Amino acid sequence: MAANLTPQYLDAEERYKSAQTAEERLAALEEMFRLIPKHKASEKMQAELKRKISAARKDAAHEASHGKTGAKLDPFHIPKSGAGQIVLIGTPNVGKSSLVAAVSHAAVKVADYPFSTALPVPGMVTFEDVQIQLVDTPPITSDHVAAGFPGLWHACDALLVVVDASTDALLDDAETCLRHLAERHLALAPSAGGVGELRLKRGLMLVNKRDAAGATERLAALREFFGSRSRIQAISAHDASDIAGFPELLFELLNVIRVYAKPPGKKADETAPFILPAGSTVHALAAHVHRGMAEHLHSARIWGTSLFPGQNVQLDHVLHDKDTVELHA
Ligand SMILES: Nc1nc2c(ncn2[C@@H]2O[C@H](COP(=O)(O)OP(=O)(O)O)[C@@H](O)[C@H]2O)c(=O)[nH]1
Ligand SMILES: [Mg+2]
Repeated sequence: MAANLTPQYLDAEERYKSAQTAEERLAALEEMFRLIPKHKASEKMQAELKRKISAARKDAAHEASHGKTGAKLDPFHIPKSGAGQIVLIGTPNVGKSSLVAAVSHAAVKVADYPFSTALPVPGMVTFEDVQIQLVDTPPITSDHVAAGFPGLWHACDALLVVVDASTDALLDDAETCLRHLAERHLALAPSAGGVGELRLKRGLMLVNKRDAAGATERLAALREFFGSRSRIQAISAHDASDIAGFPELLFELLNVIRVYAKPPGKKADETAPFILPAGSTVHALAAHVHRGMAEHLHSARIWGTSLFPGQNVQLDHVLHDKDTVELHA
C-alpha cells in the first residue's frame, strides 16, 4: 500500500469495522484520520475519511437525539439484519463459534478451551437469495448467564440450543440450557406463540460433533429424554455436507417466505424478495410493500404455486415461498 499505514492505523480501522454505533464509528474514523500519513499518496484516502467522518457525525447526532446510545452500553443488543436473527445458546466448547465460522465470515474465535467467546458476534449466512443473521454468543453454565444475554433470547427471531455429542455431559447441558430459558419464561417450539406467561420461541436443539466417537448412542439418549420438548437435529461443524445444508435449516427455522413483487407490465424484481411470516396473505404483502397500498388494493395475480401462471387471486389468498405477485391498486 502506497500510503504506508501503521499498525495503529490498522487497529483503528478494525475498530471502525466492528463499531456498533455511529459514535464508535466516529471515534474510530477520527483516530484513523489522525494516524494516516499526510502525504500525496494518501490524499484520496484522506478525502474519503473526511467524507465518512462527516456522515458519522450526522448519524451520531441523530442517534443521540433518538436515545439510541444505550445500544452501545449493552453488548447484547444486536441490531437485526437480513431475513431474521437466530441466536445460539450453549455451554462452553460445544462448537457454537465453529458453526458460525463455518457458514459466515464473522470474525469469531474457535478454541479448544472454554470461555473463548466473551461477547456476542453476529455473522451473515447466505441461503439462496436471502441473508440470515446467526449470532455467536458466550457460553452459559448451570449457574451463570451473562447479564444482558436473556434480553437477546427474547429479542431474536429464533433460538438454537447447541449441545455436544462428544461428551456424556450432553444430557445435563441440554437440561441447563432449557432450564435457563424456562426461568425466563421461554420454551422452544416449532412456531412462535404464547401460553399464559410462557413465550414459545421458534427453535430447536442442535446436536453438534455428530462425527465424534459415541455420538450415535448419546444422540439416541438425548432424543429419548428431550424429543418431546424440542425438535432435535444432529450436525457436525467439521462435516462439509452437514454445513452445506445448515443455511437451509436456518431458513426453515425462521418460518418465513420470500415473495417477489412484480409491477404490472414489468418483470419481477428477483434480486430482493420481500420476507414475510409464513401464512401471510396478498393483503399482508401489500401492507408490507407500502402502507397506503393495502387500502387501495383491488386484485392481484400470482405466478408460482397457484393453479396456473398469472392466476387472479383474492386478497386473503395465502402466499407461498417464491411466489411472484402482481399487485393491482
Ligand atoms: N469433532 C468435532 N469437533 C468440533 C466440532 N465443532 C467444534 N469442534 C471443536 O470443539 C472445540 C470448541 O469449539 P468452539 O467452536 O470454540 O466452541 P464454543 O465454545 O461453543 O464456541 C474446538 O476445538 C473445535 O475444533 C465438530 O463438529 N466435531
Ligand atoms: Mg465460542
